[in-house]
Amino acid sequence: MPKVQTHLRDDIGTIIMNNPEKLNVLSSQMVNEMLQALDALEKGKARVIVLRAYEGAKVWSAGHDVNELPVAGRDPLPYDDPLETILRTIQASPLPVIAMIDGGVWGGACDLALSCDILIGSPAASLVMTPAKISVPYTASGILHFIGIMGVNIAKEMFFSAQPLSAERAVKLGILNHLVPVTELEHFTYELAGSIAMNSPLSIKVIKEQICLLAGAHPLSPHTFERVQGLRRLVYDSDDYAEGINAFRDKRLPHFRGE
Ligand code: LCV
Repeated sequence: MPKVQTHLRDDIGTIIMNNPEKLNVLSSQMVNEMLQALDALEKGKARVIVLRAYEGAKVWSAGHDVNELPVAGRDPLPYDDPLETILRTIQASPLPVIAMIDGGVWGGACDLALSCDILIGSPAASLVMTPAKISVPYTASGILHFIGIMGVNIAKEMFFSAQPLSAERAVKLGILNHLVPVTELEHFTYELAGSIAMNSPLSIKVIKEQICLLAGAHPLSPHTFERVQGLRRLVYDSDDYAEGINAFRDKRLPHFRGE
């Protein structure tokens, strides 16, 4: 059963995450279908893409499929992880991608939403960053991504607390571009998409890449890179990492011992 639906109308492509049973977890199947949809829309007539959940979803996406995380001792978010791949693919896409968000956005799905170029949320939209909740070492690129978008203090609060950031606060912080009533969310999103679709695709493609290059220009010395990788290994080699995943699977609270 496909986990993703794709539509194209008036030069606007739509990718719908459609796995209600598993709250749109970003399983490798879901992500690979999303990558195929992106590729088809980029090769087709689409000028702009809307990424959304199925109608009425209470959870936009529950994030990385925890059941697909490796056991302790291996990097849980390697470069070629499907979720890491789609984050880079959306950021590098020549098409503007608009995240239309109604409901909770969890863990890696926050990075997915933030990888989109414009975020439009309903009051029910919320962002929850969960690595510390399940003792996962987040990626350097992902942390830089959050810092670049929301600044160090809000990024720290999101990662340390694993508490929801409300739509109301997210729009004040500039994380959401727009906060609109759920009854207007679809119309508002597609109106904006339509206005983008009428502009020069070449100019938009070039400006999107310029912004990505200039905003993402962070000099990272080899020492810094190796230090970061060593820090992440401390976590994914830890007992706490195994405990985080086992607790999720056992549907119980984790008991972290800091080792
Ligand atoms: C697998 C799931 C998941 C799930 N994976 O419904 O960013 S990082 O580094 O942390 C990264 C590694 C990452 O993204 O990790 C995943 C972060 N996500 C979360 O922590 C969200 C975990 N899910 C929840 O807290 C709840 O499911 C919410 C609050 C989203 C919804 O709660 P609700 O009571 O409505 P259930 O918990 O009953 O979930 C329905 C089914 O979806 C599965 C969950 O195990 C359940 O499956 P079963 O019916 O087989 O028990 N599910 C939910 N999230 N991320 N599976």
